[in-house]
Amino acid sequence: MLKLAIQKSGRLHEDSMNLLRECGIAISNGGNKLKTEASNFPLQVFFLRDDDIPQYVEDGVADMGIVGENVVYEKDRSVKIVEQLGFGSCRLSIAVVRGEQYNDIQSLEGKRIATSYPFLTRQHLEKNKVNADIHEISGSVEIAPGIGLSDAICDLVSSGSTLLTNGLKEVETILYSQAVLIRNKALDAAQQEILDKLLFRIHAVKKANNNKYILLNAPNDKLQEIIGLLPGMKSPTVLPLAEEGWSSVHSVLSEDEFWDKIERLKAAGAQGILVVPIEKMVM
Ligand code: PRT
Ligand code: ZN
Repeated sequence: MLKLAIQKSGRLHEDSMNLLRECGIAISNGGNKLKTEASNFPLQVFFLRDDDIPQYVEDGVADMGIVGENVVYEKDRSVKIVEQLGFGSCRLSIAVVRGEQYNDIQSLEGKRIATSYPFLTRQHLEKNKVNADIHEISGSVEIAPGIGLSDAICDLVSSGSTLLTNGLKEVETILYSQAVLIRNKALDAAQQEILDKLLFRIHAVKKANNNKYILLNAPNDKLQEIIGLLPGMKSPTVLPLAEEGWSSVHSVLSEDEFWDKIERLKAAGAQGILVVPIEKMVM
């Protein structure tokens, strides 16, 4: 049995639950439970505050956890990052009052900075030999300059709209972050085996989410050119259509080259292009 800690509620909860679901692991999240057990996988899931997860994993109360890299690095616990999970993306940034003169990080010398990330903020300032006064507050950091508590803040940013509505501008990025799977440093062989099984499934889900299945019709005289544009797992599947002189081509395209490839396929004579999501992909 492996014990996995995930966020009880908040920004990472839904995506963490979804990931387990996509891995075919059936867990219930009924009521106000602290823990639950999967019915079809040797996994126990603990629902905790994200800030506590690194400590629980270090202590071995949980064997693994899903938490933002920002929390892992801020808490500075002795745990191992196993896998980046591709959700919960954000950055930890310093922001100052808009309209305020800011040249470089030296502009923060002697200033007051409010943050919920005192460890990472201090580390960054020390690295740049800047002396500033760090005020640790636990929430609503963005209002600190407005109420006269600080001159600047260091907080998580994703769209940037919170900074904008509070009259702040982002000036330094300390860290780019996403949700990661962390593990205790000393798992035994049986636990390692379950972790390997889980990772195998996570890789298949991540791969599938990054790829699309594409079906299109191609006139036979354009077939070579169209096939040349498609990677496929081995090579594209080509099937004759009922209509003489036409073929159906099936392949897999990765998300990042998707739009570029679609345009080129159309230009090359492809018609009736269908794109469908892939649920799992095992190479
Ligand atoms: O209750 P618990 O302690 O478990 O939750 P929490 O309130 O501490 O954390 P939560 O749920 O807010 O965030 C959990 C994790 O989500 C964080 O540790 C990050 O790894 C990740 N994440 C991703 C974010 C954001 N994006 C984010 N935008 N966490 C917080 N924010 C906040 C930010 O603090 C600021 O207030 O959103 C605001 C900025 O958003 P934009 O879009 O306006 O820039
Ligand atoms: Zn938290």
